[in-house]
Amino acid sequence: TEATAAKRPSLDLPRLELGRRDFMKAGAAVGAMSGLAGCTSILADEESNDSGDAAASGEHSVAPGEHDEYYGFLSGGHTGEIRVVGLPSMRELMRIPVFQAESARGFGHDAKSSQMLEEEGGGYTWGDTHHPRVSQTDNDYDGRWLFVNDKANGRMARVDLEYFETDAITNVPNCQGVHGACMQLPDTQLVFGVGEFRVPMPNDGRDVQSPDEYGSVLSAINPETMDVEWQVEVDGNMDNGDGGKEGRWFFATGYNSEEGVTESEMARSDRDYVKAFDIPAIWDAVEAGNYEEISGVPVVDGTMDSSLNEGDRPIVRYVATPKSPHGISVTPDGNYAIASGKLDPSCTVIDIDAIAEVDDPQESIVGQPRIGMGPLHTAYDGRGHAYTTLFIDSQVAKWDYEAAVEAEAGSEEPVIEKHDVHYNPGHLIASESYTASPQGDYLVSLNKLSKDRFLPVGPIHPENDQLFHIGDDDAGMELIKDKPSYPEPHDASIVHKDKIEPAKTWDTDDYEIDYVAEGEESFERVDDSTVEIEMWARRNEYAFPEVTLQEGDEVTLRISNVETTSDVIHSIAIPEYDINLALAPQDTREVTFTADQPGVFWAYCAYFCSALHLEMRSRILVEPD
Ligand code: CUK
Ligand code: CUA
Repeated sequence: TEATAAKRPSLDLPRLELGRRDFMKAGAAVGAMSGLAGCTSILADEESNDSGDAAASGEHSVAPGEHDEYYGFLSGGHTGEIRVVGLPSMRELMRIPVFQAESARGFGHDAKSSQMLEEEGGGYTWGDTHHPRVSQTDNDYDGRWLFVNDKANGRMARVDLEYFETDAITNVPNCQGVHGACMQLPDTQLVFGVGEFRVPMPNDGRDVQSPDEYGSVLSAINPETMDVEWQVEVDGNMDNGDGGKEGRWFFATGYNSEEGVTESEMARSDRDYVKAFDIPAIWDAVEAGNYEEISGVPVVDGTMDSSLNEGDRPIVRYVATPKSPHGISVTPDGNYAIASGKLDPSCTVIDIDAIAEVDDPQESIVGQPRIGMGPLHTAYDGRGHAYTTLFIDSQVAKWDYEAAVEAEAGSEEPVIEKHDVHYNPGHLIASESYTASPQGDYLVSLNKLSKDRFLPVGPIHPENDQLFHIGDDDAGMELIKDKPSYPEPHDASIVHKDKIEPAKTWDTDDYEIDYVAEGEESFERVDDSTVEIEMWARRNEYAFPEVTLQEGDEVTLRISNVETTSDVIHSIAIPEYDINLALAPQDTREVTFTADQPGVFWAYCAYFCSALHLEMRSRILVEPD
């Protein structure tokens, strides 16, 4: 436990002083434009078949050559990737492979990324990304990292937002499926992976026929090292999660408190729980040695009957809600955690400060408005409004969460407006909704079905991500844009462009292997069957126009792109050996392969880089044994 104690971040718990956001930030500025929006939307209506919004309204469009105001980071679901779009244009800017090999980025082809996928990542060929969350400092985006879960194989990945590239994958033990992903705030002290499917721990063949012995864990991951610091076992399944703004509490929804193994068993009880994890109390338990080490990780018992949940500082408080709450998100002011009912038409508003004070966790529930059918996820505009997707009603509901605290449970009065979406939304996200000061101007509803909104493309349809302007409370929610989406984004984070600082070229100090400058190229036969090649690429040649190998040679190739000009990208594709290394300016990549196929293979550059791109090649001669 000494090691863990040393790693524990210092944490004092300041009372949050989060004032109401500055209205000038979005409200007033956008309000000034709303007259114009009103006119254009009337004109647009006559042309379009949609539901009376600013579909063609000029001020939310981004002209050719102009930049967007926001980055949107969307998960790619079972493509295993992250997509980057610009808002409000909704133009797709980049894809970031995370849990899958991808040849345009050379991901899974060079030594570092293939090791990450095959070793640290466990060797799976795909993943299921749901919840991309960008790191924060002082409850605001710091643009350093993006973390995303793998629901399929129980992993967490980190994307470096300087290079827009996945730089770490952790295969989380003792769980199948990391679903919710988010962090301890205000400063990203920990990243949390919310375990979903219940399995034996460790899942090594024991207890196969004893579902009572299966467990589900919350995993706390160190954002720097990506090591799992500890896990907490709980009763029932977990689902989504979010962190309080001041660092003490972490919340996870869950279903299957029945601990059943079939759908009917899981839906028997009419209530489930939001679990509130007391993070400092869990660290205390770990440091006191109150855990069982399973698969090399300290696992703390946070089940209801655990002795750690007795006394006046339980490590996990179980707040009962109507059955199967799904999304949970903390309000920007840090006052409430709001869980969406899914199978119940209500949202449950939990007073975060009250959790530490009440004897019965139920007393921390301070509001339970009726929002509509199938509430799944809730986002915020920073003006006291919550926006909740209604899966069954196929709507987004805008409501006032303080009014919900005032109102009787079950009241619909806090609901201000409902807007149809096309069709059936899962998540939604507002600009900077996960921070203490959302921008309050845009909202994207991630709709699972597009039905008749686009040209048909066969029996599998695209999904439909719909952009709304929400900056003018008098005008209400305005639908601006439909964007077809390749299956299937679950969640997103929207970050102002000023908070991300992408690199223009690689800084060679940031790369772990040595750069090969012009004049430093070398071909070395280390022994009978081992060859090391160091070479460079530039317009329109490689350091070696030809390379002669012997059949059976084990070849390590390191190659640098010596260009210093932004956006001059090369690659080296080696047919027959299944290799394609992408090389941004000043980047260096390495690959090892066995030259087991004799013949002539033209290595070539796959990125169109100049008029002589087709001539950029090297002849690989593999002489037969
Ligand atoms: S989610 Cu992962 S099942 Cu509502 Cu965040 Cu889509
Ligand atoms: Cu270098 Cu094409």
